[in-house]
Amino acid sequence: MKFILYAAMLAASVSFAQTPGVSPAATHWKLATGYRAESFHTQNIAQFAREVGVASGGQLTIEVFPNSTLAKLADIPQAVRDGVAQAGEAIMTGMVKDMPIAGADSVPFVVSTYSDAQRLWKLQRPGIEKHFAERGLKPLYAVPWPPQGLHSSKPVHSLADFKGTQMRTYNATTLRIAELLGAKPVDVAMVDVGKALAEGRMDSMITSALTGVENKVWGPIKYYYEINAWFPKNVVFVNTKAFDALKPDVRAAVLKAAGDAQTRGWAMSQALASSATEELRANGVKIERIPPDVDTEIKRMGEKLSREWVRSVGNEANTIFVPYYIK
Ligand code: PCA
Repeated sequence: MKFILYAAMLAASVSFAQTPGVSPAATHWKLATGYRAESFHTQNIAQFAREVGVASGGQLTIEVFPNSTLAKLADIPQAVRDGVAQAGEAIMTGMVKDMPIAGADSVPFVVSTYSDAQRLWKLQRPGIEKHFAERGLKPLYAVPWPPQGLHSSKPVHSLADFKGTQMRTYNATTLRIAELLGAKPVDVAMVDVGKALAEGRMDSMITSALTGVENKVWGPIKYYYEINAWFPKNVVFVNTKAFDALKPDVRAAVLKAAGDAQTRGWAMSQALASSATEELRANGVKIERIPPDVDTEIKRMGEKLSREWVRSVGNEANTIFVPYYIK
């Protein structure tokens, strides 16, 4: 009986495939992200996916898997290389171990405005494309997080205040900062920040006001300092073979939607940068200026980190920062 059923199903599927006028099966991509569905980055990706579906006339559908449901944030580039997902999103500063040049995003105090961030991305992009290509990946677009500030449970009078405290980290730069401050680094995923604060596992962190808002950090976090340390970018990329396998018109639709997603994402980020700081304030977080001598100390630490990064990357760093500073 079972055999007859299988045979019937097989016959049905064969006749379906052969029916004239039925288009060949559409291509389906899985896109993995490590951030929540409500995050503006993910919302932007979801719109990108919808636009690709429409512009390709349904020839390519992209299914978004948020919140590390398909692969953990740190593992997404490898998952896309391995074909577990055809596309993914990663935070570039999270890729520095494998690709030091990706760390250009979190060299402190280089970029302090969105227009600086735009210039940096333009200069970085060729190198990023090359390194991604060597790994069988193709970047589609990148969008920055709002500027990185300092969240703290206590007022900051001196960098020595951080000694022995617990500082949340999310990339190599924040880890190094915690080390230099003599703080205990605590690696906490963005989506777990609220939980880690509630459990008393962290006293401070460098990240955007937006990440503070999304995790409702008020209560444990009492101060936010707008130090504009850097503007890290998330990059959305695809497995090169998967991209090359598309028909030319579908490829063009993907690139067009990616360009639009990039423009839209930068505008979303910039709008959220100020509204998020206001939301922290409205929830009782004090938005303060860092005392001038602490600012000097932080900038000095930033220079040290910059030197370390340039040394780790070598000459390639110059291809970005020499033109960046010449303007
Ligand atoms: N939020 C992410 C990365 C940068 C940001 O603003 C995080 O805190 O992990």
